[in-house]
Parts: sequence; structure tokens; C-alpha cells
Amino acid sequence: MSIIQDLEQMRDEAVGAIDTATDLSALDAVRVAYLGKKGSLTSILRGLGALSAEERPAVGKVSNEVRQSLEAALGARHAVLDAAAMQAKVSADAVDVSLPGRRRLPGREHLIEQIRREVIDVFIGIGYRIAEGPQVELDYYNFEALNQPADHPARGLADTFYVRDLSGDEAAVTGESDVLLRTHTSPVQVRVMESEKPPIYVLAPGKVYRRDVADPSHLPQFTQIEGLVVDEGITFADLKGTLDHLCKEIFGHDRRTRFRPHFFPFTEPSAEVDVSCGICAGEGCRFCGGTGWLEILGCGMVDPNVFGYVGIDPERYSGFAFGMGVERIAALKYDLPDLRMLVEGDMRFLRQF
Ligand code: 2U9
Repeated sequence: MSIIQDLEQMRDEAVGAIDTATDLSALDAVRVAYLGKKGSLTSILRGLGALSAEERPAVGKVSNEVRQSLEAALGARHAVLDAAAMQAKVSADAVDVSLPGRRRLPGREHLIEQIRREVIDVFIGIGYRIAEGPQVELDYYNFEALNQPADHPARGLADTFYVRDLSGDEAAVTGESDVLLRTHTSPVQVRVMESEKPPIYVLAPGKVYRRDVADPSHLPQFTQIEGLVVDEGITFADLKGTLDHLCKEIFGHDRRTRFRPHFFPFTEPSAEVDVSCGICAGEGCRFCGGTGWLEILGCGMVDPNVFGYVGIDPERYSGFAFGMGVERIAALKYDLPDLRMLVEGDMRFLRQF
């Protein structure tokens, strides 16, 4: 077979391979196999030198024609495969604009924060300011200055988390530590009275801790809001008016309050405050245990002994104080059967508020 026939046979094979290449990398492999440095056409052209002077021009001409037709075939096939690759990419990346979007759940204030803010807003509205203090407290501020010295029966040793000093302080290890997690926010007001002169109108919201096992009506950590007023001429009537206003703002202006005598070590006289039941309007129903009333607050006139600890003259000044549990108010307002629902983080519960 002549060299020209070899060339033409190779061209036909190559064109067949080009036309059947199914993607760009297969096509490039065909190009390298025929036109590359070690390709079939290249090696035939290398053999040209061995031909006679008469044969060389004709073979050279056919070689060029073969190269041109292979380059043309490669170019045409490249265009086809390139377009197909682009089409495939476009269809794979396509966005279906008719699909419904992914719904995002916007965040919101937790129910505890909502109620905390509502109560704060009521008191800011009547001229109180917010006071804060440490959650890890000294026994002095949490108990002693609140008229509960070490041997006082009302002092709940068993209810308090004491903080152990890891440096090896013996007193701490034996449970006689004077550092504890505050059991109420009252120490905040003691600190305010120590550092400021009356008139004092403060609200102390914050986390408090008690050694309770969580159950439907107890949490070992909860949120308290306490208030303290110290001024000249403050009476129990001021206390009643203030807390009646609070209850109406939080629960609704159709609600009534009543004050029942009670005992707290830091107030005298003391009272518990009930708000009329929102379900039966005071008639008595299952929600209020048939009494028509729901207990929501504790309060009283600041005991003169407490003024003694902070150097306020009880002859000149009097004051009232009150305290409430935010989680309990949330439970009463929304009829929650279990306080633990407020701290479990279950989205099905949280989404309702
Ligand atoms: C000072 C003087 C007196 C704060 C008060 C209560 C009554 C009270 C409870 C409500 C439910 C605690 O969260 S609870 O368990 N609190 O009933 N708290 S009077 O009296 C003070 C505070 C500070 C200097």
C-alpha cells in the first residue's frame, strides 16, 4: 500500500473517531492520538525525509490536506460538544422559580423576657429605675442585712447553693461558706440603700437560685423581680396602690387585688397579694381552685431593722418592698400546667407566644 493510501485510511479512521467522541476530553484524546507530538500523522510526516524527490511533493500535499481536514473535523465536533456541555450545565443549575421558598422562623423574645419587660415598663412608667447586682453573693447581703442572722429559723440553709472555694478553704468545704448563689434579688436593694440616700425607687430584676428539685411549680433557677421604695411618709396605702396598678397593667384593668396578712423576715407588716381570677372573674372555678383569687406577689413595709443595717434613719424614712416570680406570673397569665415548659426550649411550646 502506498504512503498516500496509508494517509487516506488514517484520515478516515480519525474522522470516524472524531465524530463518535462523546465529550470534550474524549475529543482531545483523539486529537492527541493523530495530531499530537507522537500522533499518527506526525510520525508519517517524519518519514517524508526517506522518500524520493519525485514522491515527496505529492505526499506532502496529501499530508497537508489530511491535517486540514482533521483540524476542520475537530473544530466542528468541538463546537457541538461544547454547546452540549453548556446546555447540560445550564439545565443542572436551573432554578425552579415556582418552588415555594424555605420558611425562616424569625426569633422573638422568650416568654420570660416578655413578662420581665412588661413589668419593667410599668415601673419605668412611674419613675423607678432598674438596679442590678451580683448573682454570686455574700451571706451578709443575701441574709444577714435582711434581718435573717445566722441562727434565724427563716433562713433556708437547705434551700441555698453555697459556693465552694476551690483553693481549699476549709470553711467552704464544710458548708460554712459565706459565698452563695443569691436566693432572691433583695441583696441588690441592700446594696442600693448602702450606696444611695433616699428617695429610692428601684426595681431589681434578675436570676435567683434555690436548691429545689424542678417540678411543676418549682425551678432551681428562676427570674425574680423585686421592688423597693424608701422615702419620707411612705405608707401601706402607697404599697397597695402601686401593686394594684401593676396587676391591672399586666393582667387587665378588669382585675381586682386583695392583700392577705403574711410573714417575711424583712418586712413588717407583710402581705401576699392575690389578683382576681381571669376565668371566673372572682366567682370561683377550677382554674383558681374555687377561691376566685390567684396568688401572685409578696410584699410589705420594710422592717426598721433592715434600715438599721444600711444606716437609714427609720424615724425619718419608711418604705415598702415587694417580690414576684416571673415564671409564676407567666404560668398564671397563660395557664401553663408546668413551669418546666418555660426552660425546656421546645419550639412547639415557644412558638405560641
Ligand atoms: C429589702 C427589703 C425588703 C422583698 C420582698 C417578697 C415580699 C416576696 C417572693 C415572691 C415570690 C419571692 O419569687 S418569690 O418566691 N418575694 O414575697 N419579697 S417582700 O423585700 C425586700 C427586699 C429588699 C432591702
